[in-house]
Amino acid sequence: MRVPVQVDASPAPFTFDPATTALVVIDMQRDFCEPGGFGETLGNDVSLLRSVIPPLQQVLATARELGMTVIHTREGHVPDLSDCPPAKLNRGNPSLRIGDPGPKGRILVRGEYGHDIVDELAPARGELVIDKPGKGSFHGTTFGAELEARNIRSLVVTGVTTEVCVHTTVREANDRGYECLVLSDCTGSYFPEFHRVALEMVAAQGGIFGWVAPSTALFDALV
Ligand code: C5J
Repeated sequence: MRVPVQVDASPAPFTFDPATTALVVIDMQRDFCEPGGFGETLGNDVSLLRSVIPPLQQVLATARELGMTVIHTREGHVPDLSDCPPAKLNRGNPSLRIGDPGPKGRILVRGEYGHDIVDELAPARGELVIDKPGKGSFHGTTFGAELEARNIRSLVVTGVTTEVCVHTTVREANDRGYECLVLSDCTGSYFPEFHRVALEMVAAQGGIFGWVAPSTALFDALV
């Protein structure tokens, strides 16, 4: 592997040093990816997110082999919901609201089975897990401080959903000066059209929010 690594990406090659790059795995939780969780209460077909898991498993394995920083995030709230603004709690007409008991525990509440990461992508010992109350990874968390403490400059961003928590995190990171590569097949949405357009939005206008590439381009760059 030659450093810096150069990935064939859109709109231009993405160059990074694994020593100063974090793999960020956003919200690959049962609450979003499996039946009986938050995603399903909102009327979504959660099976649409399953295709993200196999390529993301490969990317995780590669990042671990390279000794890269790996950070997982989980969206959710403390049990008394004091960190859940009424605007989020009361919005829409879900079949179950945040905090209600569901088949996988209380919906989107920390410590519940449904809130945790799917077995296939379980964090390894020593990997950071950031619990966040919002869609972005910086708001109300230590994510920014953890990146700074590790001298991270670039992020390889994966997870769900592309147009919500992935996009919000990439926008927040871009404003803070991080260079973000979004892996197209390692992100997913309940709305395939939103996924496609969200990725286009990242790379448009010369990469206004960052870069986009499939995981195969990352693997090709690492040989
Ligand atoms: C959503 C997320 N979609 N993790 N959360 O509400 O994208």
